[in-house]
Amino acid sequence: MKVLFLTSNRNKVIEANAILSNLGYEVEQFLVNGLPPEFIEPQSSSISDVSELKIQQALELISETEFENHALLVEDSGLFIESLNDFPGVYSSYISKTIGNEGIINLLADKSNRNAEFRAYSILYKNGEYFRALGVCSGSISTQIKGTNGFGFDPIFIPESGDGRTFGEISENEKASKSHRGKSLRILYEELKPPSK
Ligand code: ITT
Repeated sequence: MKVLFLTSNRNKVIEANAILSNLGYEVEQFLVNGLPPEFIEPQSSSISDVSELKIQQALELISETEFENHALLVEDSGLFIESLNDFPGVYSSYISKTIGNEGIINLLADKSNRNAEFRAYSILYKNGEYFRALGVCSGSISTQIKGTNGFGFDPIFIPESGDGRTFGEISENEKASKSHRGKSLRILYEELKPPSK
């Protein structure tokens, strides 16, 4: 089954495909004339609220188009750092583009607590029904930027369930098995599965 993912972030689509294609879903970025449609990045204090606003926009965008009967996916995610009172959280996209990974490392220079977590809140809309799932990946912020894989904060995030390497140093599949996005999409998949007899 085809799933249209309304996002401006190609990396999210690649990762969602790595997870859902094994489970029989083909995830495609929602594009109009080859470009992500005009889309207002909603501002809110929680990733779940932002996702709700994203799915409403997605539904408006596909109404009365050829895509009307397709399944739709949106997701809001972010990095929440304990000693910074959960900053950057909902501002993750902006902070990643402005101060970036070096800026985060500088903000933590005098902090002994480097605990952080990635969270992803996904909503899938299919045949009039909504499926929602939060995925969390606990870990810590590294003292140096390491690795070139992935995107955003991957080169400074060390997942707790790993061997000390950052997400930037591991493969796409390994990241998918541990990440907030992987967890959230696997929960969605479980919800979507018809109940077993
Ligand atoms: P859309 O809103 O268009 O989907 P976006 O990149 O703006 O794309 P978000 O608003 O959800 O997405 O912002 C999440 C930001 O958090 C993202 O831009 C990254 O900087 C960071 N982030 C989220 N998941 C990440 C991951 O798996 N690895 C690294 N950074 C991540």
